[in-house]
Amino acid sequence: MNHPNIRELQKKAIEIRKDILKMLTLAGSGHTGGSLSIVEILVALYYHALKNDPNNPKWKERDYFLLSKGHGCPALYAVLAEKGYFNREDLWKLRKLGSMLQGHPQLGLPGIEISSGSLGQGLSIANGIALAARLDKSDIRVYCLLGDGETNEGQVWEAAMTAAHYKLDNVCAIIDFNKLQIDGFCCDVKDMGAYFDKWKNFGWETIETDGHDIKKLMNAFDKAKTIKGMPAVIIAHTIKGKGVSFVENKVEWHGIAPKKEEYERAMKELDEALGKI
Ligand SMILES: Cc1ncc(C[n+]2csc(CCOP(=O)(O)OP(=O)(O)O)c2C)c(N)n1
Repeated sequence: MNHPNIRELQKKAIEIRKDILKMLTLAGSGHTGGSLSIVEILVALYYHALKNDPNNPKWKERDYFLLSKGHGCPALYAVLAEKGYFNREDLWKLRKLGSMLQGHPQLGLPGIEISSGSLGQGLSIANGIALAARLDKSDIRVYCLLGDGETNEGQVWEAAMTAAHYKLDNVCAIIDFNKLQIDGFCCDVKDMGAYFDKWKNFGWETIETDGHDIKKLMNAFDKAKTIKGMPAVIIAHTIKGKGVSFVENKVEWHGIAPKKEEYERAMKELDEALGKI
């Protein structure tokens, strides 16, 4: 596949951050930190790794993307709108009554494959889709994005064992490894110890990468496609709140939206960053 221009994609990532902040500011609530941390992961997926067709969201040969950390959906909505899955104007109705763009993803919005938000469930669903694809002799792949805090959930590890047991090499998990969760650092809330070794010992190929470097993410997705006989997990080092200085690495920005003046400061920073690319 031809690599799209990385510089263009880096710009796109910043434009998506701007959309996320506008959506959240207009909504007056939502998850800022964990949306901003996954932008490059989604860009690398939707502009490189994922077989998808915005004009035909239910295309039988599409790859699946499941946002298991559903609270990060403003980022997914912004990418889906940019790809043309639905009207960009819908973004500004985030969390409004009657809008399809709720605070957590729900089925019915084009491009959304599962309702999510109750953490810990996405990987189990990914396994089901992957097993069905095997029965259908289909070569589609299933991508599932989880938060690192989310992997405190026991169901994640049941799913990890299942994927390894059935040698689901059509499953690719991605961990948004931003080291923070809802009310503190992951290592303080519940330390997961030797995180990489855990995945390895559960039978997964582990690929470590910089979760804000689009080129490296593309390479990681390419590598994951070559792994046979076992599932692969991409552990992507990220910064919660990435791109906005006063939001980065601040736990208090987990579940709040910017106020008007914070929005304006953030836009200024992002416009400056855009100018430097
Ligand atoms: C089953 C379940 N338990 C608790 C929550 C509340 N909750 C929402 S976000 C969150 C933290 C998740 O941390 P992480 O996956 O690291 O998300 P990120 O820091 O990337 O936003 C929690 C505990 C939930 N949504 N679902």
